Amino acid sequence: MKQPVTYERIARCSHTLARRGRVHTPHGEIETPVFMPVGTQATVKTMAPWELTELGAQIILSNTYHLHLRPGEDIVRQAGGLHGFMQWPGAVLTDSGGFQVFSLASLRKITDEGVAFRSHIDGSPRFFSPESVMGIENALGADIIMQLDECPPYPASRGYLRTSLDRTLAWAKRCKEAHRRPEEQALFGIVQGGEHLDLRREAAERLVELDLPGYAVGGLSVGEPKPLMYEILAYTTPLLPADKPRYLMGVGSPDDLFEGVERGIDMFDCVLPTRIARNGTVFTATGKRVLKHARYRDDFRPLDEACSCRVCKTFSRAYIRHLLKADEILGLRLTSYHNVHFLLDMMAKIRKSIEEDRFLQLKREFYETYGYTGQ
Ligand code: PRF
Ligand code: ZN
Repeated sequence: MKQPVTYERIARCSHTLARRGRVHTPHGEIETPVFMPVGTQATVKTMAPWELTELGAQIILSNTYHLHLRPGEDIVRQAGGLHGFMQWPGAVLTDSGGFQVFSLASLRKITDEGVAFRSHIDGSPRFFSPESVMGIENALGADIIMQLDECPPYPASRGYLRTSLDRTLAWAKRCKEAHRRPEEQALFGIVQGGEHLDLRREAAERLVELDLPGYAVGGLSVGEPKPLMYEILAYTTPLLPADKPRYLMGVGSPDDLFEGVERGIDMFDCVLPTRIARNGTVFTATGKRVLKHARYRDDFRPLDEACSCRVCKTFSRAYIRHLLKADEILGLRLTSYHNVHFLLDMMAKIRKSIEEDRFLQLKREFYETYGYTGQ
């Protein structure tokens, strides 16, 4: 069968598991490792698609949960899928909704059949099963679609993680069987298992048996200490096929991007750059900057003196701080644009460093100026 998404390795780091690759999709090539900006409701908040193009975004993530509730997948399908609806020409990935049900919906009840919940918009009762989620994701038409899974909270008992994992693995199989567009949309499996390495191994092995076109590591960055996340990741990624993309879900702080790449991850997504931008925090080469602080009132330097983005070439901290304080919409647009640029540019530098086999040197230099924020 023709695979909609394939992975090609271009270079590897000689000291770590970092790899430089290319993912071929029906909507263009993705140079990896890649950061995917999050467009939950078919928009990366505040940004027009041409701005994402200008920043070099290659793939964005959107959410089944939100789009099913509003406007509904039929509307999106009639517009030609997410690409046509939002006029984004690049690749799209949709998350399956399980994770969002657990963070947003109320009155959730999970069984082997699926998950019952109430909409966070109007309180209406809803039900997601592996089959219904595949129907929605097929209608939304993303290039990469995620299986329905359960992301257990941290901490959770081993007994619960065991039961939950069996359910997630059974759902992967049911998603594969219910998937109606396997030649156009790549279904990715999700490795769960909490902090238990034996459960992670079992999850990876049983998912690999399904021979899916890509695999994600889920259930991380849910409150566990960072060293534990890095340990689980170092153990889990090598269990996944080297000839397929590996995606670390919901992770995207600058330090986590370096640590994830070092452990063999190719794809990341996170709301962090756009979310912190909207409350006035920007990434800079020397760490995060909180623009609402009074000291920026008459600071006419750019957001980040080391940044080459249009915002930094044009506007001052004082001006953007004023826009944010005055609740002017342009302020949110400028900080979002800069923050997305910062992470995409960082990933471009990471890719180049792997090609030139100096990834660890770049990581060291980055931590020296940015400061190490993990522990
Ligand atoms: N599963 C899914 N989406 C996710 C996660 C997961 O475990 C996470 C965890 N970091 C973020 N988004 N389906
Ligand atoms: Zn900038």
